[in-house]
Amino acid sequence: MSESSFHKKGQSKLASEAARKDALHRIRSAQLTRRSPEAWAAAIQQGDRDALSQAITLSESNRLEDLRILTTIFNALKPITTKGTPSNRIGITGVPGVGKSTFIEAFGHELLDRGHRVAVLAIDPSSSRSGGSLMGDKTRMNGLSNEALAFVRPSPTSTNLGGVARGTYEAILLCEAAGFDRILVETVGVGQSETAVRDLTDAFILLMLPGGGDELQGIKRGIMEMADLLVINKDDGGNRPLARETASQYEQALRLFPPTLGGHTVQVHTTSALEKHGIDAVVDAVDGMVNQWSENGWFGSQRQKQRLRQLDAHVHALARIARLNATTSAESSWIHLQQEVVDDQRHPLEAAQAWSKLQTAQEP
Ligand SMILES: Nc1nc2c(ncn2[C@@H]2O[C@H](COP(=O)(O)OP(=O)(O)OP(=O)(O)O)[C@@H](O)[C@H]2O)c(=O)[nH]1
Ligand SMILES: [Mg+2]
Repeated sequence: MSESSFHKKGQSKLASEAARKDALHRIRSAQLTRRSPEAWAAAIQQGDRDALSQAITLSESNRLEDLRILTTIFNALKPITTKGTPSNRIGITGVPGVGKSTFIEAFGHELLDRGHRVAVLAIDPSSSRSGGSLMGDKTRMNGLSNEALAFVRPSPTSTNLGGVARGTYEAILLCEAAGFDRILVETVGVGQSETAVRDLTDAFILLMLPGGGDELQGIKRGIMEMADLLVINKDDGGNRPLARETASQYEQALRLFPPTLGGHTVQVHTTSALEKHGIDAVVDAVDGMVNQWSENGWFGSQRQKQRLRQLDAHVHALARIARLNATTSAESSWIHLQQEVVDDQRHPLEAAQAWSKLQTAQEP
């Protein structure tokens, strides 16, 4: 990378961070002067996209006060959302360039054609490094973002912890409250982000390229084991025979996998996201799995487990935020504790206990 392009990318990242802070500032002042959390919640439920976007921005904030406002909004939303139609949350992963965004564009349109309302949350650590996440994904989902019954939201990856935006779970709930009943979450399948997205979604789709073993595609066996459905994308042009061959190889490989927790068979499909074929069969397959899970109880029990994991994740995230907001003396205690752990002077558990004791002592 040339020095000037490196500089430019760094600048655009700074600019997007500044824009995010600016948005948060505007949201806060709007909240103070205009909207009560109840009015905010009502606006979300009436389909006000600005209200929805602003609430999602709150969920990504590192300020405890913002998160408190968000909780009040959730409480105001609750009575209506519990009556709402059940949603499906669908995670889509795969190596960079496999066609996730193009697939979501086609898949999302198919869902719209079937009468659904579609929200897309794109978590994209690879593009974020180049600062191009917003542009790249917006362009490839142009059609969807212009649809009245769709909502596309790329995540501000600069706030990501471990590649996944904190607040994505809340973003899903907010989209559902706004009446979106199909939530698609895009994540790059190369790091730990797909595990986190697996924990946020009901069904998890792994996109693969025709040809090449999974080692070649950089897909770890663990990620394949998490998938509810495999899709060999780019089944078009000269690639078609190879796509079919790859699909049957994966079908064979899957026979050696342990049975799924949901009791379903992991199907292998081939699609061309570009030419939009095979997409309807994937929608049918997801619907079929969801029906099966609703009947056998897995749908509800998986969501229960996910809520518990969110509790855990939030405990960690809030502890992290507390450190970010720590006073100078707390900050130096934290650095001191870290040093003791590094030097093996203190057990990590003991250090964590000492830290949480310090925090409790500081609470008003
Ligand atoms: N031939 C063919 N090309 C495709 C297909 N789907 C996507 N592409 C192309 O593959 C390239 C990457 O597509 P994206 O949809 O951006 O892939 P992605 O997985 O979202 O990529 P990242 O967000 O960077 O991880 C683009 O040039 C697409 O036009 C397909 O079904 N067939
Ligand atoms: Mg993409």
